[in-house]
Amino acid sequence: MLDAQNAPAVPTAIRREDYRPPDWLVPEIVLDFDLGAERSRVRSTLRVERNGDHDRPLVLDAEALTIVAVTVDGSPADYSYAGDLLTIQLSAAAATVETLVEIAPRANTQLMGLYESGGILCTQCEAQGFRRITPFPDRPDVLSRYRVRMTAPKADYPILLSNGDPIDAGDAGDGRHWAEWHDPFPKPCYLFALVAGDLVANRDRFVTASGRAVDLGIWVREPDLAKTDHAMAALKASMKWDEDVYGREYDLAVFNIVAVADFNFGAMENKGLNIFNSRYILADAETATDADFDAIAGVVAHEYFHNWSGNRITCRDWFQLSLKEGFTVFRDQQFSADMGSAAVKRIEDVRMLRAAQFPEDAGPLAHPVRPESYIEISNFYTATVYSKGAELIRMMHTLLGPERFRAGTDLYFERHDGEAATCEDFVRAMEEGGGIDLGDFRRWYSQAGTPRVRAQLGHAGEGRAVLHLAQEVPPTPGQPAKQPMPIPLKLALFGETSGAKLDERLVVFDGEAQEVVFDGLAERPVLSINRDFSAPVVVESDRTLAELAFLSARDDNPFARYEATQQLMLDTLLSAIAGGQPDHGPVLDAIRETLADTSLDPAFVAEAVLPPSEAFIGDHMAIVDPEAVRGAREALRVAIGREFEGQWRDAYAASSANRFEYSPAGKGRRRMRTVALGYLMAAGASDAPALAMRQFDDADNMTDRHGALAALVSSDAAERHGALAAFYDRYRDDALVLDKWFSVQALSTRDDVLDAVEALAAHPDFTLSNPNRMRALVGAFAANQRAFHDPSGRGYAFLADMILAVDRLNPQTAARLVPPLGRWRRFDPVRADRMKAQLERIVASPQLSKDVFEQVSKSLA
Ligand code: B3K
Ligand code: ZN
Repeated sequence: MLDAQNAPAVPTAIRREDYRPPDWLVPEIVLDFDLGAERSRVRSTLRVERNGDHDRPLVLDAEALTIVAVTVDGSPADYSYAGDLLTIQLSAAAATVETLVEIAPRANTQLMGLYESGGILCTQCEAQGFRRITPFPDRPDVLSRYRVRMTAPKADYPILLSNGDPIDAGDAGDGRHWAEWHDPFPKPCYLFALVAGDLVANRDRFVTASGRAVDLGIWVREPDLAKTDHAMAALKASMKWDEDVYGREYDLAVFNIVAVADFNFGAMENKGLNIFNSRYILADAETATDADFDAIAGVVAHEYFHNWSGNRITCRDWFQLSLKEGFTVFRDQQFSADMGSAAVKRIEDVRMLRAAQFPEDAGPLAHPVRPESYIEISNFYTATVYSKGAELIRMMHTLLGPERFRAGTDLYFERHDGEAATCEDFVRAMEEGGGIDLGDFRRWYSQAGTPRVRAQLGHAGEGRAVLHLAQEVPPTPGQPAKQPMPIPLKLALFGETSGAKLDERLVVFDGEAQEVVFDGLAERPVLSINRDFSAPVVVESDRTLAELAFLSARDDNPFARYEATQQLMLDTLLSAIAGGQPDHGPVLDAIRETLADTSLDPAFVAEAVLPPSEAFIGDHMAIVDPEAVRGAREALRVAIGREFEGQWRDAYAASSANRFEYSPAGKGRRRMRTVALGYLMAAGASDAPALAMRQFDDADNMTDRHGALAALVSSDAAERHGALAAFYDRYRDDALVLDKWFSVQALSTRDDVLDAVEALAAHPDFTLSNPNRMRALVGAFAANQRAFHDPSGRGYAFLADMILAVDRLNPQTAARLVPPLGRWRRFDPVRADRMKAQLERIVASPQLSKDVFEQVSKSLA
């Protein structure tokens, strides 16, 4: 027996330009698993074929495997195993290669490959986990037909699932049983999956447009079964929606989803067998907030949509990741918009983009949507690849319109079905199918950085106005100089006096500067720009507070209306921070109008009356001052709370008597209720804590209970301790709800958050091994700008300690905690030095994973 050797000491970068087709193809693979938690044996039979004219050996990726035997055409093979590669000498053009290896699922804390979660054996292969199960060319452009046989003790693992269709099953004697699954669709190994466990299913059926019946199953532990109905409804809605909107039918006779408690990210789209982080499946009114319900529907849809955008057409190499992720995020965003309030969905998506992607694009880890190089591909499942990638698809949709966009996707699906494709293939299908030239548009894939657009509207008189546009794409690591981007801007002009819409158009701004002329204007116009957030850019305009207040009340584009209010608040806060006497008047006027407009959806109003986040305000400062941001934002909240105390009371009362109902209207009422409660607390209303406590006690749903808890936890009210204790006692056995108990304390606005977080890290329910719990405490804390950036630097040391501790168990989860420290250039020299010192401490630690090494070393560069 040979053992795997350690990975090389200095990680090397993989470059997109070095792509070469695979030396060997593997059209067929047969896998035979003898499953056990301590030890599993994996026999793999590969039919391999030489690809092209060469004499190179067969090189298989193989990580942390104990190799037991290797044969070629039934005879012992000439092979070596070193540096995570199994090299096999082959003379013929085709051969049958068999490997037998052992792996240890229970010892697998990385949660990549085959691992154990709550007694369930499950897999995660994307991006490079399959090599931790069996030797294989672990790259997405090697597509194979899979046959899988699993044998396992029946008592512990009564359910055995894999990709495709179940073919046969039987008893193995000695308390074990077996099952065989066959997936007729060739797929890359990152889409392989198996699950063995004591599971029960919520079963349902979907009949496709062409009349084929599909058996659906959502598999969970027995006590969770009652929490799967929402996910099932979302799955069926997604299947129907993809037929209606994209003409895509499901293609197998079964579709299974399994929920597990320990999972590195949200979910995984394995062919016919999606595996989910349980937080994106399990929901009922008692334990899940409306945001949880929404996220579940969105992620279920996302993974389902991957069946076409990702599985039937996959990626040629990992640099093309946004081909499947950007497109699929766009598809799930469209789906959620169609299922609820499109305006609120767009607001949420843009808020997410600005919270995660804009800072990434402006920092040391900035990279293009199609990256040029990586050390560890797991670090590139980023907001840029996902969310900015989705914005690129959305811009093409805007440029083409729905019908021509659909013609483009039809061509893409038809032309590349069964292939491993590139982003370029997608753009070309859009050009040919949609009839458009996307020549310069390709820069959106290759240039990193968020374009800044300066917009000045000049009113020339005689019915004419000229919009002067200028753009700049800031330098990013490795890209000092940029070409101008083609930027689709939805514009409108409103008459300042009449409020009427004078003009509306889509302009593609594709040079460094451009003028747009508007004629025939009967009155002085006010500019509405980047409506619907038609391009992922920062707009800097010279609009006055009065003009923003006007748009906030009058714009007929709900996103633009929200945006005007946000900009108004942002400008007000920034000038207060800069030392001006805060003038809250225009903001209060805008909010007064919004609250008085009965035509507005309460869900929209609830979003529109909230000030931008502390982080977002900080992003607009040359050097972030966390205390000043907190102070100015709180002062504004107090002013809004006091000014409209009566209205908050009315809104609170109007929305409080409702029984739980998961509907857009029900969600809107609950959202408004908690926003109103927050403002009553901010106003210092003496009865507000009691109202919050009553809401906490009487709630028939988690949204209300959690909303009340969050309001109390940030306050000094006597009720806060009781609420926290009651919440803990009620939900201590429900891991997903307990995560909320950790997060709500880490996100508090109180001064003692750092102490609380350090104490919580020592709490018996805190664990480094569960990614959800880690993120609930440590991820939330790092997102609490004021607390994390405590001037003492203790927050930085705490995060660095956590990164180092988690890295030993789970490098992917550890690496995802690095970016908050990497933002040191945005802070004053004292904080920056302290942040840097922690990064230096991390990078100097022995045995660092490639994952953390890449993020930290790039953050210091
Ligand atoms: N494709 C997976 C993400 C895999 C992440 C690997 N580090 C889920 C998704 O995007 O749908
Ligand atoms: Zn995805």
